Amino acid sequence: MTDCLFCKIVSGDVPAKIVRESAGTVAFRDINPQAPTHVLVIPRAHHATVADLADADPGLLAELLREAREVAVDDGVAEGGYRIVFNTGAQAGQTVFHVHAHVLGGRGLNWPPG
Ligand code: IU
Repeated sequence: MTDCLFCKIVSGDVPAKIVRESAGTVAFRDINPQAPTHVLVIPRAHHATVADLADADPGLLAELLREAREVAVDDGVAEGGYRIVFNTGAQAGQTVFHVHAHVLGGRGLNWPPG
């Protein structure tokens, strides 16, 4: 999608601090980190929400989740614990409608989230 910010990160038209890439995904540091580790993992292909991705390409969703785990391992937060969040829809706080997994770790995380 030409007007999608995250598609532009995938294409290299918008810069990002990329930490991992796989055949189907790109992972980059969130511009406004909410924890010492805050990385977004996105599919290269445009899907608006995780629900859409689950329907369209469950194999790609599985790849994205494996990459999220590897981000946590690479950042040294896997053993301590980390959170994978998919905000889905505006009321849940989704602001960018290109599906992204937030990988958060490196500090204690409260439950329930706000
Ligand atoms: P959300 O779940 O859609 O609210 O998450 C969008 C995230 O994208 C949010 O954490 C932003 O800080 C982040 N982000 C970014 O990393 N780079 C950008 O250029 C923009 C948003 I716009």
